[in-house]
Amino acid sequence: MSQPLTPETIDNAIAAFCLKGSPLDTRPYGNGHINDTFLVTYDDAGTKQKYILQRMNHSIFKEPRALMENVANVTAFLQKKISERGGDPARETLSVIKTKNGENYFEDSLHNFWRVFPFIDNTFCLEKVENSRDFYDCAVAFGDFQRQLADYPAGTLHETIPRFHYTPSRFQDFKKAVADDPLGRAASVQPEIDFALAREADTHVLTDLLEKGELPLRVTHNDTKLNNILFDNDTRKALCIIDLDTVMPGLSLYDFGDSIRTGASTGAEDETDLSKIELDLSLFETFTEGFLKGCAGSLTPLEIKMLPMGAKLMTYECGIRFLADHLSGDVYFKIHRENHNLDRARTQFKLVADMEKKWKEMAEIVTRLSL
Ligand code: ADP
Ligand code: GN1
Ligand code: MG
Repeated sequence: MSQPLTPETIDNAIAAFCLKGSPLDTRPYGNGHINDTFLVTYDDAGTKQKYILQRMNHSIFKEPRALMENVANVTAFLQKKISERGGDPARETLSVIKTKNGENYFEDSLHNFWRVFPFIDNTFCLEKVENSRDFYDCAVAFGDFQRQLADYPAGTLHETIPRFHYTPSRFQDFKKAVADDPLGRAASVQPEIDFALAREADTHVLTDLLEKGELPLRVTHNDTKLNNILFDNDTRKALCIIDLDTVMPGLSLYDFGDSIRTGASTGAEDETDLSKIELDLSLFETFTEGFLKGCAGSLTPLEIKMLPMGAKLMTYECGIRFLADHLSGDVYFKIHRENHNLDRARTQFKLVADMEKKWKEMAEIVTRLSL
């Protein structure tokens, strides 16, 4: 786990970047589970300039240099496409601000790795879907993101977290966490462990199809949760996809599934009242419609058919990751209360169980929308 930060360490990091003016204010920002994010305000001759400063989590992202090379290249690629279609590249994607040494990131003497992006102002991000129109926009934007990257040279992308969505190895990691049980927590979560173990057969459905060449490998985002997209305050349109740390070759179903997991659930990821957690079929339909539109005919018939499986598997995978982290002592996902990762695992499993109940309806929705 990363060390706590002092104000001096943060100020020292900010000073390494090419920012105009002088610092006014720095404060923690956002609800990400992985990086340490700060909103930094500068005074540039009387004008306020805002930036996002992040300490990258390098116990998770082992190679910050490679990661930042991906982010710099992908954002440059997207900026060009956005300009070509008459959009605003400064607001519709991230851009990497260089250090005074011309690097994409700064490594301090404590081996913290830092980066800075312009803060995309006058935007908001959703922790929960407030209306189906937003979720539709989000779906079109994630589908379009994948389509925009269809001609990106995938071979140049570094794998920032090996086997990130390779569910069979996530399952092996989960079983190891149960066996190791360093804090003696396993006995108290046996029903959750049993739920996960009972679904082993599902874990390799998508990877088997990928290995047989029946599902195409694409350049995907791989972390398409709702709060990784910024909406414009004025137009309330999905504006900019952020959190590009895991842009890597993957399956379209990963991006579809992770959004359903977060956006089509009737409750928050860490809701403790499980009676509030269900799959909202109407939101599932909304997202499917938007995603198909965003992908603009690029999905194969098998990808479309497997969309419900993408949703279920991404939810299940996240559940076993949360439960494994609870068993391992909360070393991966940031927690803000006792049993936070356990609460998160329970919502994911409740959602998986509800998808199993609604499986037929999910399949019917997908079939109907793909005709
Ligand atoms: P994590 O990997 O920890 O989830 P993110 O890169 O998603 O980190 O950033 C965390 C939060 O910070 C986001 O959910 C969003 O609210 C905010 N954020 C990140 N980058 C920007 C940006 N360039 N402009 C505005 N807000 C941002
Ligand atoms: C993490 O970085 P953030 O908070 O957007 C995680 C995702 C999980 C998600 C669960 C790099 O996403 O894989 O699905 O938490 N990101 C990484 O909320 O592990
Ligand atoms: Mg994020």
